[in-house]
Amino acid sequence: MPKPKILLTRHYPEAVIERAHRDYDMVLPDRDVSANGDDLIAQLQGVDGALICASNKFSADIIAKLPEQLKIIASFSVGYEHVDIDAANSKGLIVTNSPDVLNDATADTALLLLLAASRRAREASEMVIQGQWHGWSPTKLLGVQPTGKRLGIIGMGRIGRAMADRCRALGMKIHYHNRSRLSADLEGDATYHATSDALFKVADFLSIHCEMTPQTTKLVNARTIALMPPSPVIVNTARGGIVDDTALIAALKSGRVVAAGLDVFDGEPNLNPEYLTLPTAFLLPHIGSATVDTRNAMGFRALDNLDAYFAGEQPGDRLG
Ligand code: 8YV
Repeated sequence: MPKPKILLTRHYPEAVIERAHRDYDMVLPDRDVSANGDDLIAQLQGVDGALICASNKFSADIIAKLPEQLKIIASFSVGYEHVDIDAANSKGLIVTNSPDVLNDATADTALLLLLAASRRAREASEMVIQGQWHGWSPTKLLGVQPTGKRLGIIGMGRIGRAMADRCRALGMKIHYHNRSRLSADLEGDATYHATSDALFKVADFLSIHCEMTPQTTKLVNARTIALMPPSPVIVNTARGGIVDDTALIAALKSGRVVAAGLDVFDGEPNLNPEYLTLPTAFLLPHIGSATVDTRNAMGFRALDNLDAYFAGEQPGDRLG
């Protein structure tokens, strides 16, 4: 029997490509760029499945134009706001994501951002690199101590909980808001807030781990920042659109928000250029899951979903 034909929309890690090549009739684009619109539709002609990523946008409009031969798209991502799941389901197109395997790497990145922002790592590093370090000073570059402070986590799923574990080790007090309260064993010593407003009011530090939905778009805005205790630190490893950039930039400029650590940006990679001028904004280029082990595991998880579908089984991470 011929092997199913699948497209890898990007040049995923070598081990992932090797496995896909072993098990499928695999198509790999010449160049490692994210196709979208008509280019994406063109790439997907003549294949039975595809391993896609979060920068391939599958709107209802695009999904309507996809060939009938394409039966499954497996995303190399936990987030799936780039796919209109309802439109895919009505067309009979199966969509899967790659959860779980990136919990630790993403929480590690959130911790990195929390510490880098609160300890002014950007300013400190620039000082050394620019030759402006002229000796130790008792008052230079003083940061914010996390010990004993309240960390507000928005979205207490698997990544949010992994971040909570890390920040307990820093001596922080964990508060969270989630669509539903966690069971006692998952909640541990964390304090639940039934509304996001209630969480903002106690968040000396805020770390965003929720999905990007119409309800969470621009959830961090001028009104919700104003609810926060004085001089909070804000961390985002989820999706850029959850933060209203204009409001955060204004708050960083005025000092209402003392520092921010950001790995994701609205419209990335074209982030709001004002962030570049703000020394209290510690910025990373969406590397939350970027470790060799994690990226391999994400690819293998996506391939597991494709394997299950082509073996006539239900893919474990089917969405919708
Ligand atoms: C990925 C992510 O690197 O999994 C996600 O949702 O945001 C990142 O870990 C990226 O989206 C790759 O598709």
